[in-house]
Amino acid sequence: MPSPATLSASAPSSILSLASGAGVRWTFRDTTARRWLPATVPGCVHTDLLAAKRIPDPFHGTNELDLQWIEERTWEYRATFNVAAAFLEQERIELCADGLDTVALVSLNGRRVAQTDNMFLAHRWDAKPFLRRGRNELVIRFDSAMDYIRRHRTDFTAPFQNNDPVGNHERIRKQACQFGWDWGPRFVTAGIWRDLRLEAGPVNRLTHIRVAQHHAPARRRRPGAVTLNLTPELSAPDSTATYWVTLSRDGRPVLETTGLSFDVPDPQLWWPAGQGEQPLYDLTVTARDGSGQSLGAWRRRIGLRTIELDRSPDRWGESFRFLVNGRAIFLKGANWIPAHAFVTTLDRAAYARDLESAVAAHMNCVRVWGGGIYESEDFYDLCDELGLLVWQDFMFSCSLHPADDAFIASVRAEADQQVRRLQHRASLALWCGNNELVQLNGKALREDAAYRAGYERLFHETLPAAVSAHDGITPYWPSSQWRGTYEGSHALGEARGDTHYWDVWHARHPVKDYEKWAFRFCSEFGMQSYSSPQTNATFCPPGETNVFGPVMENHQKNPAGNQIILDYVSRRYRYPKSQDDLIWLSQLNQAYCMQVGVEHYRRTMPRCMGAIYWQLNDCWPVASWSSIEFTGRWKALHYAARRFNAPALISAHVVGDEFQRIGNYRQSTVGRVHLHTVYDAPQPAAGEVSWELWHLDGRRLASDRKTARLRPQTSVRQLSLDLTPDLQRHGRDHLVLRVALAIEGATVSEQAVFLTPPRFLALPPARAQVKLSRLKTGVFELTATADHFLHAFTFEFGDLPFRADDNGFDLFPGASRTIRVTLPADTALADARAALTHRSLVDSYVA
Ligand code: BMA
Repeated sequence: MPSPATLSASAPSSILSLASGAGVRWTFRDTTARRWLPATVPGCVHTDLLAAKRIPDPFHGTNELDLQWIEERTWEYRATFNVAAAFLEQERIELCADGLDTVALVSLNGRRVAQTDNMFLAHRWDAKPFLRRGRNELVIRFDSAMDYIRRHRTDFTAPFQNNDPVGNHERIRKQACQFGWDWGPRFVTAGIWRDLRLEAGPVNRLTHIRVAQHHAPARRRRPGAVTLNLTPELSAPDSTATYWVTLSRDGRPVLETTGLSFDVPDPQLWWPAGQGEQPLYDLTVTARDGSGQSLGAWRRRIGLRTIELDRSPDRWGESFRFLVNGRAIFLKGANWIPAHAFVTTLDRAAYARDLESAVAAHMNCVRVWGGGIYESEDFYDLCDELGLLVWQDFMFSCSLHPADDAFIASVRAEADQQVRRLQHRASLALWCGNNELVQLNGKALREDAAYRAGYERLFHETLPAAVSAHDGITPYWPSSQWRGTYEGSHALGEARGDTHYWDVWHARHPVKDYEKWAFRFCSEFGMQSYSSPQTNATFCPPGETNVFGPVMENHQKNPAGNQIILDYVSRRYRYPKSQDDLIWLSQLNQAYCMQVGVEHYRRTMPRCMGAIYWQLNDCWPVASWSSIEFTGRWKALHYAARRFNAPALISAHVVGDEFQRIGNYRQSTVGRVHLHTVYDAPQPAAGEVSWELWHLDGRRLASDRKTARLRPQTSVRQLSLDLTPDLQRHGRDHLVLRVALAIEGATVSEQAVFLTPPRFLALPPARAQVKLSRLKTGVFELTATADHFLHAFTFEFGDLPFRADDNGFDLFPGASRTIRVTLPADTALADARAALTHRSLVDSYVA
């Protein structure tokens, strides 16, 4: 069950939950049917139909295609509940709905309370006139969103429509990707998707507190004074109201006061992951009126930090960098999409699985993409706790939207609520107007005054006004990508703003084209791969697993997706001996592509100050750009991200273009490799850079090392190697370069560098020696040793889910790697050994 969206601020005298979890019995039906079926609130019609066994598993096979009738029906939800006389006696009784999806008519005891048409709004209606003592009946009717779209704003048609096969979803305020996306199924849901309750209390109540922090400059590395300024709001202003404020940390009181502006004693600053700790303070404000009657309390968790988006003129144009507590921080992260096609099923554990994985891959940021939802409190709680900065899009994606008065009023209410809900969050780094509206509609915005006026009304007026009225601290950015103009050339992104770079993948450019552009901030770039056979088995019947067959292709939503995967795989690897190997190669390719991109962006720091790849997670099992599969399995990319996002990184830049054909690479004699260190840990360190040139026959041909001073937030070219003579002597196909960075004798970053596509490498058909031992319950240690070079050594445990410190890494002759592996707690060593398999690149084509 999702946590209540807690859009209500005060704790009123009494709450009567109307959720199923509180024992309220809900039923639902399609209005053309007579029979009422059991329902769960919060929930949605698809999950209710599934639970009632009226539909098969929507993710299985091609079931999605047979379930499209659901979006055309009208659905009714009904519950009866008892209201006690004492409850009815209270001055104020409100029906609070934190989220209705979407075109809802709400009736209490046969009388209409309200009508809604915005999924992202929370509602609070006066219920007193409708309620009676004893038994009451609540009915919420959901009209078809498709019917709404056909009847409303028919004069508005977006010039460009993305992904939605039917079209016009931008006419309604509803989660865009439900209508189908290039990684998501089309399930246009309906239902009571967030908490529902009656709240009763005195007429006046504490509705909100705006929290502002003032940080005095730090002195001698100690934080300066931090002053909190609280601005309370009551539903009816009351000059006699008094407040009682308490601040505590980890359950220990820090301060109690009646003042609304005060200094925090011994302030502990909150930092993004990798930069410091994430201390959080519990802030409680209780309000009373002049006669001492409670007006409710407001409780939130805050972190003490400043956040700025620094856009200052510099030698490249204008910076685009986030400063936290004054420190410029390179944002390392991934884009977040709704973590389930039925978002109402998501709980804290579901969010924790993927957000903890993000931090484990040394990320410090997630971008909540604008085609999904404003996430639940659980999501932002975890981001606060884990140190993940949140780039928060407003929910607008890809196509232009209407901007009539009613639409604007609805968006304004939505933005006011969401900004008030999240403004105190330590993790909140940016409010962004939309996803790619400028990028995909540049021509319409340049040439059509009506489209432009509507666009600017939404993103240059309505949304920034909400941010400055209710936040005033967190920066606002109109679109992602945006460079201050409706023009869209890459050159602009080298000077200012943020960039979505899709030449690699959508336009099929060479992977090394990432290195051609020096963007200021890259907020999207990506490469697809297939999910593992284990994840595919969750939806695909055994005889149907061919990736070009109908079942698998229904779980590949990018029309050109299969062709593009094969194209890039064929540029890099040999023709695989099995489909399982193809799937694995698609993941290795994806990992390689993101490594080239992210390392380039990190190397170009401080010109570039952020690399947020597309995408972290999936909303169902599918071929996609994600690094974590729907089942939680890490793809090769997620392990690679743990390496390429490491705070101390050794990065090799192989000069020149990609070698695509045997002819042009054989003619080339260039063998220049630059070795960089990229360092973004907060304390300086003494490092040692080393390299070794290996012949694939097992000989070490040359090596060298040098000390490297690692200063925070720096990228330094440490060495430039010219391997041309070695290339001429041994040939590109026989060489591999090992580069490493050590701190205090321990290797912290390492990689193998090729001077040829791996498909040309003369890899000996060798295998690793692997040992597995058990350290404690569920925790194992795997040691792998090779006498020949092995590329992308990868292990797995059949169907057993596992998490490892590393996987898909390179093994050099004689060197062994020891990896910690976590398996389900009841796994016996013998069973783990029996399930263990491993392979390296050569095994993908040699039987
Ligand atoms: C982007 C996103 C999504 C899309 C992805 C992959 O630009 O914003 O709309 O899913 O690319 O095509």
